[in-house]
Amino acid sequence: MSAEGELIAERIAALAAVSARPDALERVHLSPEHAAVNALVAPWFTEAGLAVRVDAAGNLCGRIEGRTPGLPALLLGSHFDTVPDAGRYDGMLGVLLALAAIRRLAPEARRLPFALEIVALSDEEGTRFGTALSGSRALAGTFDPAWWDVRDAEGVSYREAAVSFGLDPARIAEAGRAPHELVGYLETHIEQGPELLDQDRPLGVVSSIGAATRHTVVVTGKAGHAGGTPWARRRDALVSASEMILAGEAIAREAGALATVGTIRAFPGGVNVIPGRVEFSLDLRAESTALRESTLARIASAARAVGERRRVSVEWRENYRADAVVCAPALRAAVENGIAGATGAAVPAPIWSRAGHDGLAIAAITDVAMLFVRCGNDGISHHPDESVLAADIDTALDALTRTIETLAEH
Ligand code: HGY
Ligand code: MN
Ligand code: MN
Ligand code: MN
Repeated sequence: MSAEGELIAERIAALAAVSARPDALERVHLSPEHAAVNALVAPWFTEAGLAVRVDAAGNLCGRIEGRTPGLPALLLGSHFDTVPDAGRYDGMLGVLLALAAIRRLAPEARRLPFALEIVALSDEEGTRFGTALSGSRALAGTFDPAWWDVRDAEGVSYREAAVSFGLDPARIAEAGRAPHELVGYLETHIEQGPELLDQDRPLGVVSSIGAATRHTVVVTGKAGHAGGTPWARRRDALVSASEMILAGEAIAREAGALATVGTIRAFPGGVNVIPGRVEFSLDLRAESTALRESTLARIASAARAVGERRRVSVEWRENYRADAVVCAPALRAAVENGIAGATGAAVPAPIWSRAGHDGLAIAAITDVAMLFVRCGNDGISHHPDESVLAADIDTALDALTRTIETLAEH
Protein backbone atom coordinates (compact mmCIF):
# COMPACT_ATOMS: atom_id res chain seq x y z
CA MET A 1 0.00 0.00 0.00
CA SER A 2 1.35 3.46 -0.87
CA ALA A 3 2.03 6.16 1.70
CA GLU A 4 -1.10 7.91 0.44
CA GLY A 5 -3.06 4.71 0.89
CA GLU A 6 -1.70 4.31 4.41
CA LEU A 7 -2.75 7.87 5.22
CA ILE A 8 -6.26 7.18 3.93
CA ALA A 9 -6.44 4.04 6.08
CA GLU A 10 -5.31 6.01 9.15
CA ARG A 11 -7.85 8.72 8.46
CA ILE A 12 -10.64 6.16 7.97
CA ALA A 13 -9.81 4.80 11.42
CA ALA A 14 -9.81 8.33 12.91
CA LEU A 15 -13.18 9.11 11.30
CA ALA A 16 -14.68 5.79 12.37
CA ALA A 17 -13.67 6.55 15.96
CA VAL A 18 -15.96 9.58 16.02
CA SER A 19 -19.25 7.93 16.89
CA ALA A 20 -22.28 8.62 19.07
CA ARG A 21 -21.96 5.09 20.44
CA PRO A 22 -19.07 3.22 22.08
CA ASP A 23 -20.18 -0.10 20.59
CA ALA A 24 -20.75 0.85 16.93
CA LEU A 25 -20.14 3.53 14.32
CA GLU A 26 -23.02 5.98 14.26
CA ARG A 27 -22.82 9.64 13.30
CA VAL A 28 -25.85 11.68 12.33
CA HIS A 29 -26.61 15.05 10.87
CA LEU A 30 -26.02 18.17 13.03
CA SER A 31 -24.93 16.06 16.00
CA PRO A 32 -21.90 16.80 18.21
CA GLU A 33 -20.15 13.98 16.28
CA HIS A 34 -20.90 15.74 12.99
CA ALA A 35 -19.29 18.92 14.38
CA ALA A 36 -16.35 16.87 15.71
CA VAL A 37 -15.72 15.27 12.32
CA ASN A 38 -15.88 18.61 10.53
CA ALA A 39 -13.33 19.95 13.06
CA LEU A 40 -11.14 16.85 12.66
CA VAL A 41 -11.09 17.00 8.85
CA ALA A 42 -10.91 20.76 8.22
CA PRO A 43 -7.11 20.81 8.93
CA TRP A 44 -6.69 17.89 6.49
CA PHE A 45 -8.38 20.06 3.85
CA THR A 46 -6.13 23.01 4.73
CA GLU A 47 -3.01 20.83 4.61
CA ALA A 48 -3.98 19.76 1.08
CA GLY A 49 -4.02 23.42 -0.01
CA LEU A 50 -7.78 23.92 0.11
CA ALA A 51 -9.57 27.01 1.35
CA VAL A 52 -12.03 25.55 3.87
CA ARG A 53 -15.52 26.56 5.02
CA VAL A 54 -18.63 25.01 6.54
CA ASP A 55 -21.60 25.97 4.41
CA ALA A 56 -25.03 27.09 5.62
CA ALA A 57 -26.22 23.46 5.70
CA GLY A 58 -23.30 22.15 7.75
CA ASN A 59 -21.42 20.61 4.80
CA LEU A 60 -17.62 20.86 5.04
CA CYS A 61 -16.35 22.43 1.81
CA GLY A 62 -12.94 23.09 0.32
CA ARG A 63 -11.72 24.81 -2.85
CA ILE A 64 -8.45 25.17 -4.73
CA GLU A 65 -8.26 27.49 -7.74
CA GLY A 66 -7.44 26.34 -11.28
CA ARG A 67 -5.37 28.21 -13.83
CA THR A 68 -7.15 31.48 -13.03
CA PRO A 69 -9.14 32.40 -9.90
CA GLY A 70 -12.92 32.01 -9.97
CA LEU A 71 -13.23 29.27 -12.59
CA PRO A 72 -16.18 26.83 -12.43
CA ALA A 73 -15.28 23.87 -10.24
CA LEU A 74 -15.17 20.14 -10.60
CA LEU A 75 -16.90 19.08 -7.36
CA LEU A 76 -15.64 15.93 -5.66
CA GLY A 77 -16.69 14.31 -2.42
CA SER A 78 -19.25 12.15 -0.68
CA HIS A 79 -20.93 12.10 2.74
CA PHE A 80 -19.80 11.85 6.36
CA ASP A 81 -22.98 10.73 8.05
CA THR A 82 -23.80 7.07 8.63
CA VAL A 83 -26.63 4.63 9.27
CA PRO A 84 -26.87 2.96 12.72
CA ASP A 85 -24.23 0.21 13.20
CA ALA A 86 -22.47 1.47 10.09
CA GLY A 87 -19.44 0.30 8.23
CA ARG A 88 -16.45 2.60 8.01
CA TYR A 89 -16.23 3.13 4.23
CA ASP A 90 -19.71 4.20 3.10
CA GLY A 91 -19.30 7.92 2.33
CA MET A 92 -16.08 8.44 4.25
CA LEU A 93 -13.86 6.62 1.75
CA GLY A 94 -15.18 8.82 -1.04
CA VAL A 95 -14.35 12.01 0.83
CA LEU A 96 -10.84 10.84 1.69
CA LEU A 97 -10.09 9.61 -1.84
CA ALA A 98 -11.25 12.96 -3.22
CA LEU A 99 -9.01 14.73 -0.69
CA ALA A 100 -6.03 12.53 -1.61
CA ALA A 101 -6.57 13.17 -5.34
CA ILE A 102 -6.74 16.94 -4.76
CA ARG A 103 -3.64 16.74 -2.55
CA ARG A 104 -1.83 15.00 -5.46
CA LEU A 105 -2.99 17.55 -8.03
CA ALA A 106 -2.63 20.68 -5.88
CA PRO A 107 0.97 21.44 -6.91
CA GLU A 108 -0.13 21.63 -10.57
CA ALA A 109 -3.57 23.09 -9.97
CA ARG A 110 -2.46 26.23 -11.78
CA ARG A 111 -2.70 24.35 -15.07
CA LEU A 112 -6.22 23.01 -14.54
CA PRO A 113 -9.03 24.59 -16.62
CA PHE A 114 -11.33 24.32 -13.62
CA ALA A 115 -11.15 24.81 -9.88
CA LEU A 116 -11.26 21.72 -7.67
CA GLU A 117 -13.80 21.63 -4.88
CA ILE A 118 -14.50 19.00 -2.29
CA VAL A 119 -17.60 18.61 -0.18
CA ALA A 120 -18.13 16.35 2.82
CA LEU A 121 -21.89 16.20 2.83
CA SER A 122 -23.99 15.37 5.85
CA ASP A 123 -27.40 13.75 6.04
CA GLU A 124 -27.08 11.62 2.93
CA GLU A 125 -28.62 8.73 4.86
CA GLY A 126 -31.47 10.57 6.58
CA THR A 127 -30.85 8.53 9.73
CA ARG A 128 -31.72 11.27 12.25
CA PHE A 129 -34.69 13.06 10.67
CA GLY A 130 -35.67 10.80 7.75
CA THR A 131 -34.64 13.66 5.46
CA ALA A 132 -32.19 11.84 3.19
CA LEU A 133 -29.88 13.93 1.01
CA SER A 134 -30.74 17.14 2.87
CA GLY A 135 -27.09 18.30 2.79
CA SER A 136 -26.77 17.83 -0.97
CA ARG A 137 -30.33 19.08 -1.52
CA ALA A 138 -29.30 22.34 0.20
CA LEU A 139 -26.30 22.53 -2.15
CA ALA A 140 -28.64 21.91 -5.11
CA GLY A 141 -31.07 24.58 -3.88
CA THR A 142 -33.87 22.05 -3.32
CA PHE A 143 -33.90 21.95 0.48
CA ASP A 144 -37.47 21.30 1.67
CA PRO A 145 -38.48 23.93 4.29
CA ALA A 146 -40.92 21.38 5.77
CA TRP A 147 -37.85 19.57 7.08
CA TRP A 148 -37.20 22.31 9.67
CA ASP A 149 -40.10 21.04 11.76
CA VAL A 150 -39.31 17.32 11.50
CA ARG A 151 -38.32 15.92 14.87
CA ASP A 152 -35.79 13.20 15.71
CA ALA A 153 -36.37 10.28 18.10
CA GLU A 154 -35.62 12.59 21.06
CA GLY A 155 -38.10 15.19 19.85
CA VAL A 156 -35.44 17.65 18.68
CA SER A 157 -36.48 19.47 15.51
CA TYR A 158 -34.17 19.86 12.51
CA ARG A 159 -34.34 23.62 13.10
CA GLU A 160 -33.31 23.30 16.78
CA ALA A 161 -30.47 20.96 15.83
CA ALA A 162 -29.28 23.37 13.13
CA VAL A 163 -29.27 26.32 15.54
CA SER A 164 -27.37 24.39 18.21
CA PHE A 165 -24.91 23.30 15.50
CA GLY A 166 -24.29 27.02 14.88
CA LEU A 167 -26.28 27.39 11.65
CA ASP A 168 -28.88 30.02 10.83
CA PRO A 169 -31.89 28.32 9.19
CA ALA A 170 -32.83 31.62 7.53
CA ARG A 171 -29.58 31.45 5.54
CA ILE A 172 -29.88 27.87 4.21
CA ALA A 173 -30.23 29.22 0.65
CA GLU A 174 -26.62 30.42 0.89
CA ALA A 175 -25.53 26.77 0.64
CA GLY A 176 -27.02 26.63 -2.85
CA ARG A 177 -24.66 26.43 -5.83
CA ALA A 178 -25.52 27.70 -9.31
CA PRO A 179 -25.01 25.49 -12.38
CA HIS A 180 -22.54 27.94 -13.91
CA GLU A 181 -20.28 27.53 -10.86
CA LEU A 182 -19.72 23.83 -11.53
CA VAL A 183 -18.39 21.65 -14.37
CA GLY A 184 -19.64 18.47 -12.70
CA TYR A 185 -19.88 16.32 -9.59
CA LEU A 186 -17.74 13.20 -9.36
CA GLU A 187 -18.35 10.88 -6.41
CA THR A 188 -16.20 7.91 -5.48
CA HIS A 189 -18.06 5.39 -3.35
CA ILE A 190 -17.95 1.74 -2.34
CA GLU A 191 -20.32 -0.33 -4.48
CA GLN A 192 -22.29 -1.62 -1.48
CA GLY A 193 -22.98 -4.88 -3.26
CA PRO A 194 -21.17 -7.96 -4.68
CA GLU A 195 -21.06 -7.18 -8.44
CA LEU A 196 -17.40 -6.05 -8.68
CA LEU A 197 -16.33 -8.74 -6.21
CA ASP A 198 -18.05 -11.41 -8.36
CA GLN A 199 -16.43 -9.97 -11.49
CA ASP A 200 -13.07 -9.83 -9.69
CA ARG A 201 -12.74 -6.15 -10.57
CA PRO A 202 -11.35 -3.49 -8.21
CA LEU A 203 -13.30 -0.58 -9.73
CA GLY A 204 -16.50 0.03 -11.62
CA VAL A 205 -18.27 2.79 -13.51
CA VAL A 206 -21.85 3.70 -12.73
CA SER A 207 -24.43 3.97 -15.52
CA SER A 208 -27.17 5.44 -13.37
CA ILE A 209 -28.18 5.91 -9.76
CA GLY A 210 -31.41 4.00 -9.29
CA ALA A 211 -34.78 5.51 -8.42
CA ALA A 212 -35.83 5.17 -4.80
CA THR A 213 -38.72 5.97 -2.56
CA ARG A 214 -39.29 5.56 1.17
CA HIS A 215 -42.68 5.42 2.83
CA THR A 216 -44.15 4.90 6.26
CA VAL A 217 -47.13 2.56 5.89
CA VAL A 218 -49.71 2.81 8.69
CA VAL A 219 -52.07 -0.15 9.09
CA THR A 220 -54.99 0.43 11.44
CA GLY A 221 -57.23 -2.38 12.73
CA LYS A 222 -58.60 -2.75 16.25
CA ALA A 223 -56.78 -3.62 19.44
CA GLY A 224 -58.35 -6.28 21.61
CA HIS A 225 -57.87 -9.11 24.03
CA ALA A 226 -55.47 -11.81 22.77
CA GLY A 227 -57.67 -14.53 24.25
CA GLY A 228 -61.18 -13.19 24.41
CA THR A 229 -61.42 -11.96 20.82
CA PRO A 230 -62.73 -14.69 18.48
CA TRP A 231 -61.01 -15.06 15.12
CA ALA A 232 -64.01 -13.76 13.19
CA ARG A 233 -63.95 -10.51 15.16
CA ARG A 234 -60.23 -9.82 14.90
CA ARG A 235 -58.82 -6.87 12.92
CA ASP A 236 -55.18 -7.59 13.66
CA ALA A 237 -52.95 -4.81 12.25
CA LEU A 238 -49.72 -6.78 12.63
CA VAL A 239 -50.80 -9.94 10.86
CA SER A 240 -52.31 -7.77 8.11
CA ALA A 241 -49.08 -5.79 7.78
CA SER A 242 -47.12 -9.06 7.63
CA GLU A 243 -49.24 -10.27 4.71
CA MET A 244 -48.74 -6.90 2.95
CA ILE A 245 -44.97 -7.05 3.48
CA LEU A 246 -44.70 -10.55 2.02
CA ALA A 247 -46.88 -9.56 -0.93
CA GLY A 248 -44.67 -6.53 -1.51
CA GLU A 249 -41.52 -8.63 -1.50
CA ALA A 250 -42.97 -11.06 -4.04
CA ILE A 251 -44.05 -8.20 -6.34
CA ALA A 252 -40.66 -6.47 -6.13
CA ARG A 253 -38.75 -9.71 -6.78
CA GLU A 254 -40.86 -10.45 -9.83
CA ALA A 255 -40.47 -6.86 -11.11
CA GLY A 256 -36.68 -6.79 -10.65
CA ALA A 257 -36.99 -4.03 -8.05
CA LEU A 258 -35.72 -4.08 -4.45
CA ALA A 259 -38.04 -3.67 -1.47
CA THR A 260 -36.97 -3.53 2.18
CA VAL A 261 -38.96 -3.13 5.36
CA GLY A 262 -36.31 -1.86 7.77
CA THR A 263 -38.46 -0.80 10.72
CA ILE A 264 -41.82 -1.83 12.16
CA ARG A 265 -43.69 -0.71 15.27
CA ALA A 266 -46.84 -2.35 16.71
CA PHE A 267 -49.22 -0.51 19.04
CA PRO A 268 -50.20 -0.69 21.82
CA GLY A 269 -47.39 -3.23 22.15
CA GLY A 270 -48.73 -5.55 24.84
CA VAL A 271 -47.89 -9.25 24.52
CA ASN A 272 -51.52 -10.17 25.22
CA VAL A 273 -53.10 -7.39 23.16
CA ILE A 274 -54.04 -7.70 19.50
CA PRO A 275 -52.09 -4.92 17.71
CA GLY A 276 -54.55 -2.19 16.70
CA ARG A 277 -52.02 -0.17 14.70
CA VAL A 278 -48.75 -0.93 12.94
CA GLU A 279 -46.30 1.45 11.26
CA PHE A 280 -43.67 -0.01 8.96
CA SER A 281 -41.13 1.57 6.64
CA LEU A 282 -40.89 0.60 2.98
CA ASP A 283 -37.71 1.36 1.03
CA LEU A 284 -38.31 0.62 -2.68
CA ARG A 285 -35.69 0.92 -5.44
CA ALA A 286 -35.53 0.23 -9.16
CA GLU A 287 -33.23 0.94 -12.08
CA SER A 288 -35.72 3.36 -13.62
CA THR A 289 -38.26 5.80 -12.25
CA ALA A 290 -40.99 4.12 -14.34
CA LEU A 291 -40.26 0.70 -12.86
CA ARG A 292 -40.22 2.16 -9.35
CA GLU A 293 -43.61 3.78 -9.94
CA SER A 294 -45.25 0.71 -11.48
CA THR A 295 -43.90 -1.55 -8.73
CA LEU A 296 -45.06 0.84 -6.01
CA ALA A 297 -48.55 0.94 -7.54
CA ARG A 298 -48.72 -2.87 -7.58
CA ILE A 299 -47.58 -3.12 -3.97
CA ALA A 300 -50.10 -0.48 -2.86
CA SER A 301 -52.87 -2.32 -4.67
CA ALA A 302 -51.93 -5.62 -3.01
CA ALA A 303 -51.89 -3.89 0.40
CA ARG A 304 -55.36 -2.44 -0.25
CA ALA A 305 -56.68 -5.92 -1.10
CA VAL A 306 -55.28 -7.33 2.15
CA GLY A 307 -56.81 -4.39 4.03
CA GLU A 308 -60.24 -5.01 2.55
CA ARG A 309 -60.14 -8.71 3.32
CA ARG A 310 -58.90 -8.20 6.87
CA ARG A 311 -60.99 -5.03 7.54
CA VAL A 312 -58.00 -2.81 8.32
CA SER A 313 -57.16 0.59 6.82
CA VAL A 314 -53.85 1.35 5.06
CA GLU A 315 -52.30 4.83 4.94
CA TRP A 316 -49.13 5.62 2.92
CA ARG A 317 -46.89 8.52 3.99
CA GLU A 318 -44.07 9.23 1.54
CA ASN A 319 -40.88 10.42 3.27
CA TYR A 320 -38.43 10.40 0.41
CA ARG A 321 -38.42 10.10 -3.35
CA ALA A 322 -35.53 10.34 -5.79
CA ASP A 323 -35.94 9.73 -9.50
CA ALA A 324 -33.20 7.80 -11.28
CA VAL A 325 -30.23 9.86 -12.45
CA VAL A 326 -28.27 8.82 -15.55
CA CYS A 327 -24.58 9.60 -15.22
CA ALA A 328 -23.35 12.18 -17.74
CA PRO A 329 -21.66 10.50 -20.74
CA ALA A 330 -18.64 12.83 -20.84
CA LEU A 331 -17.95 12.46 -17.12
CA ARG A 332 -18.59 8.72 -17.34
CA ALA A 333 -16.14 8.40 -20.23
CA ALA A 334 -13.49 10.15 -18.13
CA VAL A 335 -14.13 7.71 -15.29
CA GLU A 336 -13.81 4.78 -17.71
CA ASN A 337 -10.52 6.26 -18.94
CA GLY A 338 -9.33 6.64 -15.37
CA ILE A 339 -10.21 3.04 -14.55
CA ALA A 340 -8.52 1.71 -17.69
CA GLY A 341 -5.35 3.67 -16.93
CA ALA A 342 -5.25 2.63 -13.28
CA THR A 343 -6.01 -1.03 -13.81
CA GLY A 344 -4.46 -1.60 -17.21
CA ALA A 345 -7.55 -3.63 -18.02
CA ALA A 346 -10.70 -3.20 -20.04
CA VAL A 347 -13.36 -1.29 -18.17
CA PRO A 348 -16.12 -3.56 -16.83
CA ALA A 349 -19.69 -3.08 -17.99
CA PRO A 350 -21.31 -0.19 -16.13
CA ILE A 351 -23.44 -0.92 -13.08
CA TRP A 352 -26.66 0.83 -12.07
CA SER A 353 -26.30 1.86 -8.44
CA ARG A 354 -28.81 0.11 -6.21
CA ALA A 355 -27.65 2.41 -3.43
CA GLY A 356 -28.75 6.01 -3.41
CA HIS A 357 -26.13 8.72 -3.49
CA ASP A 358 -25.82 12.48 -3.22
CA GLY A 359 -25.61 12.65 -7.01
CA LEU A 360 -29.39 12.10 -7.00
CA ALA A 361 -29.72 15.62 -5.57
CA ILE A 362 -26.73 17.31 -7.20
CA ALA A 363 -27.87 16.23 -10.68
CA ALA A 364 -30.37 19.10 -10.40
CA ILE A 365 -27.56 21.62 -10.93
CA THR A 366 -24.73 19.79 -12.72
CA ASP A 367 -23.64 16.60 -14.48
CA VAL A 368 -22.81 13.72 -12.15
CA ALA A 369 -20.72 10.56 -12.41
CA MET A 370 -19.54 7.92 -9.99
CA LEU A 371 -16.52 5.70 -9.55
CA PHE A 372 -17.29 2.51 -7.63
CA VAL A 373 -14.78 0.70 -5.41
CA ARG A 374 -15.13 -3.05 -4.86
CA CYS A 375 -16.53 -4.17 -1.52
CA GLY A 376 -14.93 -7.15 0.22
CA ASN A 377 -16.77 -9.50 2.57
CA ASP A 378 -19.41 -10.65 0.07
CA GLY A 379 -20.25 -7.02 -0.74
CA ILE A 380 -21.82 -6.33 2.63
CA SER A 381 -22.51 -2.68 3.55
CA HIS A 382 -24.51 -0.69 6.08
CA HIS A 383 -22.91 -3.14 8.51
CA PRO A 384 -19.74 -3.18 10.66
CA ASP A 385 -18.30 -5.94 8.41
CA GLU A 386 -18.22 -3.51 5.44
CA SER A 387 -14.73 -3.73 3.95
CA VAL A 388 -12.51 -2.81 1.03
CA LEU A 389 -9.27 -4.39 -0.17
CA ALA A 390 -6.22 -2.29 0.78
CA ALA A 391 -4.80 -2.46 -2.74
CA ASP A 392 -8.08 -1.19 -4.18
CA ILE A 393 -7.70 2.10 -2.28
CA ASP A 394 -4.47 2.80 -4.16
CA THR A 395 -6.01 1.75 -7.47
CA ALA A 396 -9.06 3.94 -6.83
CA LEU A 397 -6.87 6.96 -6.02
CA ASP A 398 -4.94 6.39 -9.22
CA ALA A 399 -8.17 6.07 -11.24
CA LEU A 400 -9.73 9.17 -9.65
CA THR A 401 -6.61 11.26 -10.30
CA ARG A 402 -6.50 10.06 -13.91
CA THR A 403 -10.21 10.83 -14.29
CA ILE A 404 -9.64 14.42 -13.20
CA GLU A 405 -6.63 14.72 -15.53
CA THR A 406 -8.73 13.35 -18.40
CA LEU A 407 -11.36 16.01 -17.74
CA ALA A 408 -8.63 18.66 -17.62
CA GLU A 409 -7.45 17.66 -21.09
CA HIS A 410 -10.88 18.17 -22.69
O1 HGY B 1 -29.82 4.11 1.22
C1 HGY B 1 -28.93 4.22 0.39
O2 HGY B 1 -29.03 3.69 -0.67
C2 HGY B 1 -27.72 5.05 0.69
O3 HGY B 1 -26.76 4.23 1.30
N1 HGY B 1 -28.06 6.17 1.51
MN1 MN C 1 -25.29 4.45 3.00
MN1 MN D 1 -23.24 6.24 0.96
MN1 MN E 1 -23.36 8.47 -1.63
